[in-house]
Amino acid sequence: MKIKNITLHIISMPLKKPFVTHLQTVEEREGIIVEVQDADGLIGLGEGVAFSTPWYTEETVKTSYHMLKDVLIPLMISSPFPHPKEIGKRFEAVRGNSMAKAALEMSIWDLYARQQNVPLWEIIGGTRHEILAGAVVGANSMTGMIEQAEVLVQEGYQRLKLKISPGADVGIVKELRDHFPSVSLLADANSAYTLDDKARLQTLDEFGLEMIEQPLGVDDLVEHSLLQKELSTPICLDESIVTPLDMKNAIYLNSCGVVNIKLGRVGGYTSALEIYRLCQENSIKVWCGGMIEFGVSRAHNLALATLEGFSIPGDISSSSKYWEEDIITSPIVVKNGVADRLAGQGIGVELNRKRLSEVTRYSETFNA
Ligand code: OSB
Ligand code: MG
Repeated sequence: MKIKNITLHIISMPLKKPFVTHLQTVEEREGIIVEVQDADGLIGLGEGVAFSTPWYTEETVKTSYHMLKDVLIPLMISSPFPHPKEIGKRFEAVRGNSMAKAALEMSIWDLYARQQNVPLWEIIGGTRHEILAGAVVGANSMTGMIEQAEVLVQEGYQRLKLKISPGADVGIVKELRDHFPSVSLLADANSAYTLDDKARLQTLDEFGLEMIEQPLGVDDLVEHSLLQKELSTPICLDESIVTPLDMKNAIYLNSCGVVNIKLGRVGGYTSALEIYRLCQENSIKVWCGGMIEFGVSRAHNLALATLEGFSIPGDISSSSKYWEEDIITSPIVVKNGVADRLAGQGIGVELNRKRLSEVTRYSETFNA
């Protein structure tokens, strides 16, 4: 693949409503948009999903930018590559920094698909026409949560995800379950618990949760395995699964029944497709996780979630859930609990240049 130049844009946009977790309240979302251009003028798009501060993983917008500019872009253009997979492999020589790697790697996959004149979902072997969508209820006040949930259920989302932490858990789950007896519910703890909280987590078993996401430490596959033995609710790992090796270890240890796959967290498609394969071979269910991202990353999520195994609704919501105006020309739309796969070439979305320039804080172009 011949690359002419790469442009990075640091953008920043306020959320319609603050996104509350026990770790962080996100009110303003920073991100990095990547454009990679070939000699024919075709452009592939990627998005860096690290936050302004390292609350979800160790990366930030600034560390991602540094890695992209000083390490990953130079490494990518240092020698030719025939296929995007080579870039995923090449980046394995750099430790960590998955979100920075993914931002660039996904732009190369998008460009590759556009060069072939086909949608990216086709390149990766996707088959689903409709992508199953669920949404997150922020950890606001109890009445705020019920009101948010009412709206999301009315909009047709197929499952609701609640953010929980010690003390803000059993009461919330019970209240939501009482209000919505038949709605599919999942609880995401973002590592808020330890094994000492086992009894508390076991009390959640009675509410018929679809799964409990990342209850324990990020590095803790062993204790997740011990916990899973004593919970009837399946554990879904999020933060703990960064590499295919993490996935193998989780499988050896029976640490989970489910994994949410996020392109950013795992370093891009090469890693995501390998993790997906491991899950398929070992009967681990998968769904597509979200990062409160902009339309470029959401469009990549839609491509990934066309894979047959993505049979559980993901964190797939309309652009309008978080943004007054997204940075793509046709915003992502979820209707009746599904988003249609995007028909255009590559990820099937284009940048809304006017909106992009309104939210851009800094841009830089690197020639290959
Ligand atoms: O833990 O799944 C998470 C958003 C940002 C960082 C981490 C997480 C989330 C979500 C998904 O819960 C929110 C979304 O994109 O709709
Ligand atoms: Mg999570």
